[in-house]
Amino acid sequence: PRVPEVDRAAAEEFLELFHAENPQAGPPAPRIAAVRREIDATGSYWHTPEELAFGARVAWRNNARCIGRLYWHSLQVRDRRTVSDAAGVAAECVEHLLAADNGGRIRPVITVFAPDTPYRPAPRIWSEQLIRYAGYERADGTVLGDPRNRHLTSELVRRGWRPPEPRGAFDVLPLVVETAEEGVRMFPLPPAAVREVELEHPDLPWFAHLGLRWHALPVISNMRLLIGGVSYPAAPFNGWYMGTEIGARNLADSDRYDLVPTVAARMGLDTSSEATLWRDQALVEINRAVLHSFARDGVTITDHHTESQRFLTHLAKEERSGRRCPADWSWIVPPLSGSQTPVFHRYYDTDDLVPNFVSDADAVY
Ligand code: HEM
Ligand code: NRG
Repeated sequence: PRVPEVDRAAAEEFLELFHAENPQAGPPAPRIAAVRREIDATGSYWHTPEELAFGARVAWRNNARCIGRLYWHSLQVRDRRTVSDAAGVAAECVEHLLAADNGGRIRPVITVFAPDTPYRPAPRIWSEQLIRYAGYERADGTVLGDPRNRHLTSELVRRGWRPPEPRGAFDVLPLVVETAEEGVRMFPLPPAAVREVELEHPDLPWFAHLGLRWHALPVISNMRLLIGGVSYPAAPFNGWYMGTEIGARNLADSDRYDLVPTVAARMGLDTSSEATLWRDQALVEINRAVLHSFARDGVTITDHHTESQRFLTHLAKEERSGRRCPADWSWIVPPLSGSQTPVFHRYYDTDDLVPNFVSDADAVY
């Protein structure tokens, strides 16, 4: 499908914002006039490197679902807009993983690939994150690995991906890149670019024998970065994990790794009645194991109490800067001990601001 022309009002609004927050760039009028002419001629326009970096940082600042926004200004922006072939995108994603990993002292990084333009659609990364674990559906409907990725996994197997032998619960899927010229291509990630943390518990020795692990970097790769009317569908970004994402959701949800009943049984908890709160007890221990194991390996991670406090610090700073800070309560409140964190006990602005990251799956047309 043909990509539409850039929305001029969106472009102007962004350039006004850029010049207002970056006074050293001078008045906006000359730049707005130049961008108008560029859109007249080409249907789109090319952000300056400074506009791109600012736009990516503000997209993070504006994302109402993210609790980690205190450090929005420190986002490292890798400008790779001239990369649009599949192998080039895959190679730069590997470089992204290495730059972000930084020996375990994780840095927030975004890599921006070629934008959609009226004469050329952008490359697309199929995988929802650069690092995802395969989910192999068995004949009886149960899944080995991460059930969230079972459709992607079966589609990749259909397209010729060969899973490792024997198959495991934590097999890293290849990176999938689609371009108009080349179609869909798969690229295995080099193991050296995929740091993982083996999980153990600080005082339950048997926990290590469950053979659990998780990857250090959450790199969302299927959200569209919108800046000033320009759309960047391939712009993978990462910060570091909040422990509950892994311990209270990925490993615990009944439609993910579903480990709560297993851990409760190994703990010897009374599971004969919900009222013993065995689920809650087991969930806490899984989360302690995650935080303990990342810390043991020197891999950056945050707990939900610390991060909730930081988020309120961020809100106060934004307020002092005279800016709105939209937040979505249902995403900000952690999925463990919500009421023990300060973010639970208040309301938030809910306006949609741009620049932002949007998910095509969430888009309402
Ligand atoms: C969502 C934490 C950095 C953009 C989230 C969520 C958490 C989180 C806990 C909710 C995820 C969920 O419930 O599945 C953090 C922490 C960071 C960080 C601790 C550490 C620096 C970043 C960065 C960006 C970003 C660098 C972009 C540049 C987003 C977006 C979402 C999100 C767009 C919503 C994802 C969606 O709609 O599925 N973040 N984040 N975050 N974060 Fe952050
Ligand atoms: N819950 C997802 C990751 C979502 C984004 N979380 C971050 N983002 N921390 C999961 O894989 O568990 N980030 O950019 O740091």
